[in-house]
Amino acid sequence: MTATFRYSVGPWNIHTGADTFGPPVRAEVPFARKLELMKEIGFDAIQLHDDDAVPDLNECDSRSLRTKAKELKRQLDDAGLVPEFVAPRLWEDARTRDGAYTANLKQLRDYADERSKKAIEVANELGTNNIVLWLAREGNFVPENKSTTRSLHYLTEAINRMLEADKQIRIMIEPKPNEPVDKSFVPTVGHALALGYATADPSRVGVLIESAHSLLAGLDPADDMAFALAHRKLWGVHLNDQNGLKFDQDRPFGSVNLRQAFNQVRVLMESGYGSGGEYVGLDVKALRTQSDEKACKHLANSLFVAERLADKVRSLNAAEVAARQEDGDYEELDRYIIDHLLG
Ligand SMILES: [Mn+2]
Repeated sequence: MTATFRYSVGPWNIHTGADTFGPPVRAEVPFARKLELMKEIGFDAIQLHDDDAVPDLNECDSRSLRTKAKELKRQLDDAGLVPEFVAPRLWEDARTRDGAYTANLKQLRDYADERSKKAIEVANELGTNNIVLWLAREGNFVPENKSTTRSLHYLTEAINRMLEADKQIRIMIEPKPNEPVDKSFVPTVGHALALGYATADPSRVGVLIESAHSLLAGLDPADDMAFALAHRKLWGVHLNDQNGLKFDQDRPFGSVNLRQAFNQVRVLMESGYGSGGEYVGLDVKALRTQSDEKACKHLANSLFVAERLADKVRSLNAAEVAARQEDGDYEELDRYIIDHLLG
């Protein structure tokens, strides 16, 4: 088990500290400086929303979109960062307030289609064929306001239109059970995989799993990852941590539950995750209390913990684990794992 991970991160992970209850507390870091910081900390790839790549995307025609995306590609090449994926940001525009692909009004669903096709154009220019769909507002607060069955058909058809529009792209569905909606139509990895299998080309639909999103669904992130890996559908991860069923906390990886973090790394390594070019994404947020000068420690610390846990996976005594699996002494196995993590 010698696999080494390559890490990715998004520009939103270096941020001003604004939250739902308060304005920014740190200066905005210029995009070019973010690229330098990412590289310095040890990242190989960058994750992008479509408008991280091309700001004011809605106002861009095809030509200006391509020009701006090409310019970004040069900037990434110079910084030594590979674009991992592009994700259409379908939750900020007023036209997506009723959801995007599942909005009740057709003209709003058309906007979601149009925006998704722009995201695909951006991805093409950047040289990635990965499109991540976080279905942020595809869900409800009022149970009767949408038909869930019809919404699932809308989602399948929307993905089909994207797959048809570009024969090279792959769609990675990122499930999340709640927030900003109360109840999501695609809350778990099982739902996401089922949605993928219902599309016109299941071979081009996989998942991206975020640790916190599994925890918010009351599930174990390592088991969720193993489930997707068993289907050969785990094409991306967002490692982070989360203290119980609350808001999406995006805490540094391992900072809440070290053993759960260890098992995520173990499952990824045992499956050879990364050998197909997959990146280990770290989707973590700095605490609001951090100063401008110390606002990247959450990234460095998460990467450090992931690497330390990878070492722990490598030094795990496989014979000891196998022997306890054989003799059924799981209390001893439990003790051995805790001792190994403490050691
Ligand atoms: Mn999150």
